[in-house]
Amino acid sequence: MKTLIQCFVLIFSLHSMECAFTCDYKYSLLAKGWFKLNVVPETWHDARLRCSLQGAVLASPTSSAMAAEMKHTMKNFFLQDTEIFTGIHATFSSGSYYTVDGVPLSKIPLVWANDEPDNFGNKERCITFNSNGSAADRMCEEPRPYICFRSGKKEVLTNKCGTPDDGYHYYEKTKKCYKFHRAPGTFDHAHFVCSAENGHLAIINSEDEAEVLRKVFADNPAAWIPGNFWKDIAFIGFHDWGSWGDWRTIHGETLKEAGYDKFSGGEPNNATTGEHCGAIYRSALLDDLWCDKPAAFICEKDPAYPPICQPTADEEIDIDERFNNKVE
Ligand SMILES: *[C@@H]1O[C@H](CO)[C@@H](O)[C@H](O)[C@H]1NC(C)=O
Ligand SMILES: *[C@@H]1O[C@H](CO)[C@@H](O)[C@H](O)[C@H]1NC(C)=O
Ligand SMILES: [Ca+2]
Ligand SMILES: [Ca+2]
Ligand SMILES: [Ca+2]
Repeated sequence: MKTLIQCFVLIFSLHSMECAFTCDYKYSLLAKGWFKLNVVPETWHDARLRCSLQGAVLASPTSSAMAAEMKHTMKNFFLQDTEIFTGIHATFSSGSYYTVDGVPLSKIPLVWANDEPDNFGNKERCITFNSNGSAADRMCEEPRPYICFRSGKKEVLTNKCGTPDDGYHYYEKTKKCYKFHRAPGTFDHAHFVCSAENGHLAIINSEDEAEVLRKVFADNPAAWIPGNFWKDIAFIGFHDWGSWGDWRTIHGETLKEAGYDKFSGGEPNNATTGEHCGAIYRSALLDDLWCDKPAAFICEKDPAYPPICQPTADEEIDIDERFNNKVE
């Protein structure tokens, strides 16, 4: 079920407005889309992934409107002498630059900084952009801030889970949303993905929640999960900080404090090389698992986080229904 969340737009200028989608993104009429500056520097690959997991792309100055909005966004955050990553990259093959959504370099009106691009040391495969509007090629591995961009109208279809991502399903029993990720990842990767989706690795706080996770797991039979890995185990949000046996949720509580500490028979067993990360079997009973061995994982999301910017009453017909479903 989709609810149309309309925007409440305060037009002070082309650049300044408040709107829906999620409140951490700002709408630009000029560039016809949603912008979010990520100030914490990340590698190009992580930047691309984080934007993608939010239903956006790593922003590129593909038009004068995009370039203007990107410069404006940086200046708003006082990023004056910083180069941010764009979505323009040659990570598939050297020298073949495209945006993450396939626009070739030849169609992008870039202004290069002095002596750029130089593919220094034959190691530069990602394009940066500064608040002066100049571009340069840089190493993809060197972390930088970046902007995520979601193209489209001000009205964004979000589901009951407060996201356009239909992988999240709402469960009345816990008043939370869950997404089962079939593509396997290490514990680190799983934590990254859930966080980027504005959730967290699932934390079991009650028998009821264990029952919900059994259902979530049952909706993903092993036969439907592609790949050559163990399908009857999924990472959730607990670990021991590398000190075996002191199990804590990723939010710092002991399992008992969190409300559920039932390990499966014979677990935790610290198998072979040592197991420091948390998982569940299909039974929703707990297991300790190798952090670096890719497994499926389950994210949990509060339907009210991050907030959807609140439209005015006369602009929004379905808003009552939506807010009635929120967690107190
Ligand atoms: C931006 O332009 C100004 C003036 O031309 C220059 O002094 C400054 O170094 C430039 N900043 C960057 C990050 O290129
Ligand atoms: C867990 O396993 C690792 C690797 O075999 C071992 O070094 C460590 O001492 C074990 N810890 C405990 C508490 O059993
Ligand atoms: Ca360079
Ligand atoms: Ca929970
Ligand atoms: Ca184990």
